[in-house]
Amino acid sequence: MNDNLTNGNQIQIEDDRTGIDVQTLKRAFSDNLFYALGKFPEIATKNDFYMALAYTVRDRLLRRWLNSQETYLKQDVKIVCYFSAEYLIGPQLGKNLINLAIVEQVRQAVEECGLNLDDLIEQEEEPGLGNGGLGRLAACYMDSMATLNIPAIGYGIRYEFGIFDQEICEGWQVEITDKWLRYGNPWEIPRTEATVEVGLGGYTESFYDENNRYRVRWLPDRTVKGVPYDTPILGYKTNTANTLRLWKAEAPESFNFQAFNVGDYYGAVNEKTYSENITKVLYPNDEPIQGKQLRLEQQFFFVSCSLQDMIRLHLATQENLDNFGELFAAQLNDTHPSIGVAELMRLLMDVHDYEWEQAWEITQKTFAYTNHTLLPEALEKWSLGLFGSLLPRHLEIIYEINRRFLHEIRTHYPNDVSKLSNFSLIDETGEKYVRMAHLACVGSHAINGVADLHTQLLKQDVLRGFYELFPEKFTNKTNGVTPRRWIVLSNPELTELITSKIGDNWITHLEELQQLEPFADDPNFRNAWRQMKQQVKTRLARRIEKRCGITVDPNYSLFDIHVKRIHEYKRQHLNVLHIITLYNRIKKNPNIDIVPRTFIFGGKAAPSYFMAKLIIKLINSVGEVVNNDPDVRGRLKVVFIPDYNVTNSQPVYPAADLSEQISTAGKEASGTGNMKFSLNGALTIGTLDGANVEIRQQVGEENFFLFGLKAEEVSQMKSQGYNPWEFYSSNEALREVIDQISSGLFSPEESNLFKPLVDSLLYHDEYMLLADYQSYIDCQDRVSEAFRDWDNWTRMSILNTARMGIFSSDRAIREYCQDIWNVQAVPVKLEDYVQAKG
Ligand code: KOT
Repeated sequence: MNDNLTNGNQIQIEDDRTGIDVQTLKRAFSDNLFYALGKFPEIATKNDFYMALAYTVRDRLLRRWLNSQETYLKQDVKIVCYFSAEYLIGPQLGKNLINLAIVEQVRQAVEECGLNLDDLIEQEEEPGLGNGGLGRLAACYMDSMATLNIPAIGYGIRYEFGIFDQEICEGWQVEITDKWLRYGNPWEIPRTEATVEVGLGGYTESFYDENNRYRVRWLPDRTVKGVPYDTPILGYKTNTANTLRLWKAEAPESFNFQAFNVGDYYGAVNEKTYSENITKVLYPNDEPIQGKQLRLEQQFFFVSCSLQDMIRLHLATQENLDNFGELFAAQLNDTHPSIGVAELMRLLMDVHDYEWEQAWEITQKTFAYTNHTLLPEALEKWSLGLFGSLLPRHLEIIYEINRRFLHEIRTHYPNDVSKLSNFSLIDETGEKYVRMAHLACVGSHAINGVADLHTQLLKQDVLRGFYELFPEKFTNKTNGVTPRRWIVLSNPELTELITSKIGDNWITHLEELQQLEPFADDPNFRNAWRQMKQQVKTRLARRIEKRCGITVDPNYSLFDIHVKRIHEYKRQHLNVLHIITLYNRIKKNPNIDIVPRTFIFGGKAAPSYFMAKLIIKLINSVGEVVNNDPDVRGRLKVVFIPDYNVTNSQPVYPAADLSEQISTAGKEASGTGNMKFSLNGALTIGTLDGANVEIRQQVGEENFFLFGLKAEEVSQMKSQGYNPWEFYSSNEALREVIDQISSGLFSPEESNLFKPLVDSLLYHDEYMLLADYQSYIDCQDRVSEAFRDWDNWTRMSILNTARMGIFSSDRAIREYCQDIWNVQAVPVKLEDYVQAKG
């Protein structure tokens, strides 16, 4: 070892290489360009520069990362293991610069090299390892745990292809494969030494061990290797850097020899491809995928890898697994990882010799379950045939869990046999299925919903029986978002304005935004606020011009924004009905005094979701007509921003005047986009759904535009036999709009194009658009009137930001720590030196 790097038997790991002054940063940047990328500046591409900068930043967080892991290992601390099939962590460079507090030095360093920091930040391709809200929530929670010094590991899947890239061709969504790894990923480090093996298929056999105990073993017919790839998740201005550990499936080396020996080269390669398929691609659905074997393989694969990893970590310092549940809190992000309940039981009993009772106690103590949906079709279930052939041992364990559980049910409800089939982990009403939510409920010590209303509806409806049986397990944990990404990084203008008045402590104590309230009445501050909004709207307008070729007016036009996955329950098409209504008003009276609006949409549709794709086409078709009609005179503009993802969303939230949160009441579990908008000073037009209810409570009724049926009114109207046709026939404006869509006004080349959409509204209208139409239009009219009074609008905007503090993911994580995980913060000391090995 180089003497300069040693100090006695200790290695100095931070030296002048990782200093954060401009000169050292510059030197490190050019060193990385040369030594890591093999380029001179003269021939380097923008991506080379981005990579060199990313390595430079990574070098500066490695010491914190290693120190954090070392601290956890040495101190027997309780660690949160977040189990999620999805993570949408977004681009890492900008976030890490902020968290390391080195933005300005780095900006200067790259500028002195003739480069622009924002350009390099934009170069990063984000890991799109999730579909939407659920995956993004996992990322916000990882950020908050690191910031709050909570020891945590995020376990998940390293999909080779994440969520597809979306292009819009002639108004239609086209899906393009997401090759996010194509230019390399500077943030991850493979840890091949921690590789584990996972079995699949095969059969089980029972035997008596040397102590004459009855035992079962699983003889899988194939195995797959799980290789962990680690990404550091650094907290904001703290030394804690937690790990996001994502598993990649690889074929075991041993397996193809046999096939080789018999000359079956293609068979061997095939089998290799088959194993590696497991982590090949993210399922692009925002709702569950029923019956796809590969999906179940993905779930089991990452959960088994993760539990084995936790057991290995545990046994590195503990004699046995007795206190596993005292040192790990495993949170199930919906039911996707809920097979973990059976897998931990198997590992404890079949591999580590525990008896059922103790294994069960450990398992229940370890797991907690978060539910993220009320849509009945979204409850995961697996057919027994598929389940049993892939996981025969787990099916046996689930049967035994069920047998014991139903025994309890019988004691609890002695005279009610219907309870047995209602509670059973096996759905036997038709084809037989394993009900994953039931498995998650019995195997966990805590169950939570993600907003007040959602938790209430879970208790009353979806998980009613479980609530009656174990009320003490249920809690609400309203979602939150991280202010570091969703304000500091996305909205530097707002960050500066807030900080100029109340200092910067709000970045980690978001409730301090309250201190802005008095400024809502200060004309100078209101002016500054309005100017700031104008500035960020102009920023978005430029992007829209560049990306979509549509000119929009950031100065006088109300930016009315609707971005999220495209789904009928989220009702992007209700928004379209409003646009057409305004268009008709203009056509009837071209000189009408109307508040100019820019309608901005963004979001992906699941590739197989026909109606969602038709909604995208409808938005673009209406845009074609409205944007190009001379009568409109630019007063209405419709824009669809393609490829909505974390990167593209960042400039969107800050620029909104109005946030559309218009799902049918009782359908959206929480929403988190609603929080990002309001935090950035947008007013919300929304139903009493998900977290909208709590947002309205916080910001005040007078600063929120409410419309629509309430959840109970929705179910009431449904049970009384809802007839959308009545609304259609009795409302002239609505009828006109619907008839225009039917008649092909927006699809002259194919007049029947939108027939499926119109028919679904007229004859079924599952999501009650027609019932809510008039209330929505009236509310939008109130929005327009309010926008005419800029001064008061600005006041409301300031109050929205000032009162949104509780929607920080820091608050949510504190609640999880206290009420579910029983985990404490563990500060990490920055050690200059670590013990040398050997
Ligand atoms: C997907 C499949 C099965 C079960 C649930 C989902 C799911 C739910 N995916 N995303 N969600 C969203 O999760 C967010 C975070 O809690 C919520 O804010 C949002 O309302 C859910 O739709």
